[in-house]
Amino acid sequence: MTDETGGRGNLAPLSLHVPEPKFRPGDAVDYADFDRGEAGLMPRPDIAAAPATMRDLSYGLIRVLDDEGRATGAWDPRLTPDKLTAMLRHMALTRAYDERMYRAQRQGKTSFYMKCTGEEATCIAAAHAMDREDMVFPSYRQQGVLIARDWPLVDMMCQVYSNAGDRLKGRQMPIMYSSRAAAFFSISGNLATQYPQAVGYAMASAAKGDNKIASAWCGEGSTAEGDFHSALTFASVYRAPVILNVVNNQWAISSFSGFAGAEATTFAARAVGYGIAGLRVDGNDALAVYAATEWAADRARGNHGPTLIEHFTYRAEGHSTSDDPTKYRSAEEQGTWPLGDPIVRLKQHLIALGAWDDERHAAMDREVAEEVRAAGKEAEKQGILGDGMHQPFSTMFEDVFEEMPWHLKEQSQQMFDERKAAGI
Ligand SMILES: Cc1ncc(C[n+]2csc(CCOP(=O)(O)OP(=O)(O)O)c2C)c(N)n1
Ligand SMILES: [Mg+2]
Repeated sequence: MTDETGGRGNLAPLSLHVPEPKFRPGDAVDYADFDRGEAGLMPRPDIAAAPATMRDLSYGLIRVLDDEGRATGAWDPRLTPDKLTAMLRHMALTRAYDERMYRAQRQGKTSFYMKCTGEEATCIAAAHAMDREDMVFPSYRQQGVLIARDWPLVDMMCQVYSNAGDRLKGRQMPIMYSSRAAAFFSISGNLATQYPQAVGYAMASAAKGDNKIASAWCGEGSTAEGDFHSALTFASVYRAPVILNVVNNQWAISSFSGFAGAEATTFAARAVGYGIAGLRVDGNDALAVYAATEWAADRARGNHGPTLIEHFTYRAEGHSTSDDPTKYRSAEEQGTWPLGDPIVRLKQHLIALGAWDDERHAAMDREVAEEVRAAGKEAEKQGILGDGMHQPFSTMFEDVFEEMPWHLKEQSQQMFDERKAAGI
């Protein structure tokens, strides 16, 4: 009932809920109320299961590796030691590559870099579970897919340096790779644009009667974009053969996941509203990621529709080289995060199997560091930031139209005239 002033005097005034992260810089971190569930307990439905029968999988956490490094439960993908060591090596190589390129940025050799430290299992185990020809629509944190597809590090580094060897001719920001040969779609800085693109590709693949599926990648923050939701609608309606990955690393630059909805529900539960299959996996458990991706790929290839996979992980380092996480989150989070480190966990599993030991691990670390160092030297011969060994300015306006239209010719000429007038 409204009162004589037209208001509802007996009600408290409206208030807005503004999410606040649990821990800020300097806070002691305690994950006691974090329920990671037991490894090996989640059921593994048939790949043709109706989404409505498997909703629990969107709210729990699929985990295969237990605290002793043993693989347990229905989701154990039963991989050979050779396959496991190949994944471990790709993860170690990605970490070593990230380390070197991060330092290269600090040394002024490039303007920008982004690491995926702590999240290596998500993209690398997923790439191992897909066919090499399956099309990947990545965000900027899936360099591990290229590495898992054995794409040359020198080519990646030349892109980061925007140098004479950069196939993309310096037209993309550093780390925004693109490789048709590796079925790795051009990275876009505009968050979530790759979601409708991946769904569209998958729909086209199905319409043509092809057998290639697609995988889309975005962070949990990006699920707040409209593109994410329209892509899910199309994927659901047409049962597109696509795997929709959300890497929930809990941070979107300095915004915690609560701002994208994490306080209210899980990101995998977005699938429930669209009537598609949703799986929530321990993203630091390479076996769980592999098993979930394999399940989703088989489901897509069998015409049973799309799957949304939330990879629950933690962004162990800053958002990018332009970020300083000590300003907004507790430094204790990383070391105490209950799902641990993906490389350490896979190493522990291989040791528990009797297929690995500390000596072999140390030797592998030395080898990948040397591989990255050698690639770095090779790439730097073709130029680094500021040494002039970049693509000629004349190429800046090319490759958009088959015939350059008059307005681009005019702009291009203007650029040359202005550079000449400025004496450069
Ligand atoms: C449409 C759009 N809005 C904002 C940005 C700026 N931006 C770049 S990365 C980022 C955070 C994204 O976080 P998340 O999706 O969680 O991915 P993560 O960086 O954690 O991998 C933001 C806001 C952008 N690039 N595009
Ligand atoms: Mg994030």
